[in-house]
Amino acid sequence: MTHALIVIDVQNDFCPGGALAVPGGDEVVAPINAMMDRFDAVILTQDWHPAGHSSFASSHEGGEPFGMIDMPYGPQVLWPDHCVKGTEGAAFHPRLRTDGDLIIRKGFNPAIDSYSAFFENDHETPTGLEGYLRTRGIDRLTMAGLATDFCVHYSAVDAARLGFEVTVRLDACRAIDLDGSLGAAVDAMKAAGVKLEG
Ligand code: VGL
Ligand code: ZN
Repeated sequence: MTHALIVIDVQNDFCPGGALAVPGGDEVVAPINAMMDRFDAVILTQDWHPAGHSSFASSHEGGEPFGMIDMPYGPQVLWPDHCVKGTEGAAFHPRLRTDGDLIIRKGFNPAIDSYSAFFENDHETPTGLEGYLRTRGIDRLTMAGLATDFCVHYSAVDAARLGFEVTVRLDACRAIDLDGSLGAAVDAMKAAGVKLEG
């Protein structure tokens, strides 16, 4: 089996002091750096939004951060402005090893959010990651990073549905935990056949 590590969104805006700080977000850096050498391939993802992105509360009249709206593709959480492409907030955490094989960016379409590293939130527009993995013969994935209940969760469930063997290293992930979203994410990952470790 060819086994890849997928490092999800370990960016300044998701770490303490960032625009959408995940509690303890920077604590994933050391364990992720330490595990990288054990994989056949290392892929890093970056949340990468244009200014004024439709997932930002500030883009909607009366929109409140962490509120919900209905988008043509379904319900969408409204977020504080974060990971605006090219900004320091969108950069990787300064201590994260970035000497992996591929960096894949997502969320650049102004009208659709993209939690998953595989599909945008319409669940049908691909990011291209599946083709990259398959053409490299990668069939097994381990995932770690931020946030457990959003981008890690959706990436892991999509990967399992696509037929990859998926493990999430919960000890190298941290959650936002909005209205029980962490518990729901754990249940959904288990139901999809994702192995949870740590
Ligand atoms: C994420 C919310 C908005 C994540 C990205 O990386 O989990 N969460 N954008
Ligand atoms: Zn985002």
